[in-house]
Amino acid sequence: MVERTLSIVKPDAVARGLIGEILRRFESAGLKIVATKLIRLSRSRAEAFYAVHKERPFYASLTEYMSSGSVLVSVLEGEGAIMRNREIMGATDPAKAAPGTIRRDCGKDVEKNAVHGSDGAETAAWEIAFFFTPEEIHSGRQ
Ligand code: IDP
Ligand code: MG
Repeated sequence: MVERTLSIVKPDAVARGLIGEILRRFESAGLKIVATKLIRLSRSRAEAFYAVHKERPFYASLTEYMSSGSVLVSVLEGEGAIMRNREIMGATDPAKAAPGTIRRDCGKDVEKNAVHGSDGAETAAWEIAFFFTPEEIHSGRQ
């Protein structure tokens, strides 16, 4: 099934000039970039995006970090895009991520792990709508 998923290149990766490297990996894996923009999240917007993690001990640190610099938010489209993107990203902790994954190669630690990716169909729909209007998404299929 052709799906859409939300990707974020996090502040640590943007700051280290890794946008091109990361987008290349998506495209090489057959994921199409159908929307993208560089933005800066306010602290309150980062808190809203990660509201599901409100009770976790790392919530304050995570939302401070995610609002500390520019991020590249993108919509990726393709066959099984949600799980495909999770595979390319690798495990949450770069030290535990498989060789060749983005987090293993580009992440710094379990928090500054270079990329975010939606974890399921419902989350993907919510996260895409959090950042993009339908008019901003261009699959070339309309
Ligand atoms: P995911 O990004 O692989 O889906 P989640 O468990 O949803 O992982 O956590 C969201 C984000 O919170 C992670 O990508 C990472 O930036 C941060 N995070 C997760 N676990 C920890 C932790 O144990 N310490 C610090 N930050 C964490
Ligand atoms: Mg998650």
